[in-house]
Amino acid sequence: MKEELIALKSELAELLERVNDLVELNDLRAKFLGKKGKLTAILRRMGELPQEERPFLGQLANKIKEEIEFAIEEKNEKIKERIKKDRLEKEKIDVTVPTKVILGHRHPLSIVLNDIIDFFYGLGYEVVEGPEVEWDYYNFEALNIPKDHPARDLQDTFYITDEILLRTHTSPVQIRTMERNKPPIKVIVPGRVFRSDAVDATHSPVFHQVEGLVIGEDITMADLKGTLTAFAKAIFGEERRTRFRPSFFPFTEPSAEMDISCISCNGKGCRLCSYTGWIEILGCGMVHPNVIKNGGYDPEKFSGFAFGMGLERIALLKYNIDDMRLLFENDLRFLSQF
Ligand code: 2NM
Repeated sequence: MKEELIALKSELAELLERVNDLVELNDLRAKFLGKKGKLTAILRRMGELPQEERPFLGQLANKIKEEIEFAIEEKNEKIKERIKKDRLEKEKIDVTVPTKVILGHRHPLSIVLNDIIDFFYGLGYEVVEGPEVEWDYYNFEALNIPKDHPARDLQDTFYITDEILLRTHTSPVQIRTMERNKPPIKVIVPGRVFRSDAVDATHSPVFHQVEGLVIGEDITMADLKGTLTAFAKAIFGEERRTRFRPSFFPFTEPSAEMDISCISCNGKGCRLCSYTGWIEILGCGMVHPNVIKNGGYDPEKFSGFAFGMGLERIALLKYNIDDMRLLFENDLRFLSQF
């Protein structure tokens, strides 16, 4: 029996040499260690041995069993290691292989917005944003827009409830900024706004505004004019001339609109400028004392200016595009020109 046990070991060693995968190895394990395996068969015959030989052979059998288990386990690890290596080899990807890269590029609205933000960053403004769904209070009330003002007309505003609406301008963010900060304030507020308009070449129910607000001590109309004149030249070219015309907004007093000399005819008069030589680009004014008060400041101590423009309008003018819808259709034949 001793010889049989030792022979079992060398038999296994020989068979293990030829095993190539885990299925074969499992078969081999069963053949040696299983219930109907060779080792079990030998052990069953222990009872036939004389009493005095049993302890020695028992010990030997256990040792052989452990050695067989160890050899099989070792082979098991080896096979798994090889399978893993094969797989890594097979799934290798060469990330340096050259390929055709299609680069994206910016939307004209993003290009213009970045240009605008760059200009105001240069003057130390911060960019702030706020919610598109607003309280009636921030969108109208706090901005000195009374209940009977035409801008509140149901035709213009998307109301969600009596008190909640889609903001019609980004000005509510300026009020929120005033509430949360102390002067001096210099912010630029880009964002999506909503008005119940039919779609045509110059209107869309969803468009973008960029508004600005400056509040401090001794801020005057001269600051407004200097800032916005420099802005217009930075965006539309140093050669542009500018002018301010009196206007009206409930949230500013006095209020004005700024024109630039026509980019198409340089002021001589053409279809683009309706033969006036001028093109309107933004609205502006000195912040109304009521609005300063609603923002939480004393209008006797602080003053400020504000302005607002339609981003689409600026982009159409800057790139000489004649229909706003082109900005929203995402036709690559159009977009790839920028
Ligand atoms: C415009 C024109 C003039 C404006 C006013 C304010 C605020 F919140 F400070 F009162 N923000 N933006 C403003 C002023 C906007 O857009 C045509």
